Amino acid sequence: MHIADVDAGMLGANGIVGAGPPLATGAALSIDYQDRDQVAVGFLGDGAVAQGQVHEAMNLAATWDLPAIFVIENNHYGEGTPVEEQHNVDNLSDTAQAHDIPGLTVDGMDITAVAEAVGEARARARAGDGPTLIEAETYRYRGHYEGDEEPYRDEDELERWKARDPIDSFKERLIDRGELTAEEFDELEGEIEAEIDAAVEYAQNAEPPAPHEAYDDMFAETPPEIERFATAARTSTDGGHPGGERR
Ligand SMILES: Cc1ncc(C[n+]2csc(CCOP(=O)(O)OP(=O)(O)O)c2C)c(N)n1
Ligand SMILES: [Mg+2]
Repeated sequence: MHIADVDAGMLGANGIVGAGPPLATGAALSIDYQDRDQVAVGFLGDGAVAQGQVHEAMNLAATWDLPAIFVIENNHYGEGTPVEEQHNVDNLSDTAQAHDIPGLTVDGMDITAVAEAVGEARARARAGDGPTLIEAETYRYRGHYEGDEEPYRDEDELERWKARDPIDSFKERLIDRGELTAEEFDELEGEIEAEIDAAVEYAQNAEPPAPHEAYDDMFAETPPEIERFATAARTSTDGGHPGGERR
């Protein structure tokens, strides 16, 4: 969740439910202001759809015709609460009507359907016609967190969704079309697994970051009161907090 790759255009995710759309609207405003040929995409879960800031963000993007796409990943549960117990609308994309922007629901288990919907929304945004709300219906295979006992769903439901796994079905489609062989798929999968294994090994063997690094990259200009903590962490042997100053 807490990942960012600014070079790849990914501004960063965070743990605040519904915080993606305001960032996307801000990025879209910057794109529009600087007249760049880009589109901002903001992702949110079904559990974020009723958040006030999500609608503030969609409203501004709609009012100013900003190049933004809002994608709801509706995996049918917000933590353990079923989506129909969270919202009164039939489709979460219906909320687009409040902002007078196109809202559509697509099969989130179908890679091609998602790509087509996003392609159309992207063309609309680039043409200056404003944002689109896309709801992708999907499913969360695992619990909301490690150790989630998942009392809110049964095994059958999980198996029904797994039978429609988007990677498996896309693989089959590519093989049927003669665009990929099963061997080529296995090879690709092996390469990806090796890349992940190498990343895990690197992380497990890496030195833990120095305590003072917790203060790096937080501010463009570090305020003096924060700098004091950073200096204390840099100079103390246990990397500690200047205890006497704790409030
Ligand atoms: C603003 C805010 N309120 C509450 C929480 C606590 N919280 C964490 S996840 C979550 C539910 C999110 O639902 P959804 O977006 O559907 O995520 P999923 O459970 O599918 O991973 C809540 C309420 C939070 N992180 N941020
Ligand atoms: Mg959810």
